[in-house]
Amino acid sequence: MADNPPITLYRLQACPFCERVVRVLDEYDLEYRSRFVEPLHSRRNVIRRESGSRTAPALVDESTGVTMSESANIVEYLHATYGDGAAATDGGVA
Ligand SMILES: N[C@@H](CCC(=O)N[C@@H](CS)C(=O)NCC(=O)O)C(=O)O
Repeated sequence: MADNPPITLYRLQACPFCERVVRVLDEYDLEYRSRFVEPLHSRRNVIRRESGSRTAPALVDESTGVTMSESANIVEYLHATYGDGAAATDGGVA
C-alpha cells in the first residue's frame, strides 16, 4: 500500500453512506486513507475544514483536486473517474 495515497475518505464507524463509498473504492482497487471523524457532530471540524460540511462521508482526491460530500455524488464521481463512466450500480440508497 502506498504511504500517502491521493484519496482520503472521511468517514464514521457504522455509517451506511460511508460503506457505500468504501464498496466502490474497493471495487476499483483504489488505495485510500481512512480518516474516522468524531461521532459528535459539533466536534467534526476536520471534515468541515476539508469539505465545508460536517456530514460524512467526504472524499478528497488529490490526484484530481476534487473534494466532495454526499455519497451518491462520490459514487458517481468514482465511477466516472476510475471506472467506465457507467451509471452507479452498487444498489445503495441515497
Ligand atoms: N445524504 C448524505 C447523508 C450522509 C449522512 O447522513 N451521514 C451521517 C452519518 S451516517 C452524518 O454525517 N450525519 C450528520 C449530518 O448529517 O450532519 C449522503 O448520502 O452522504
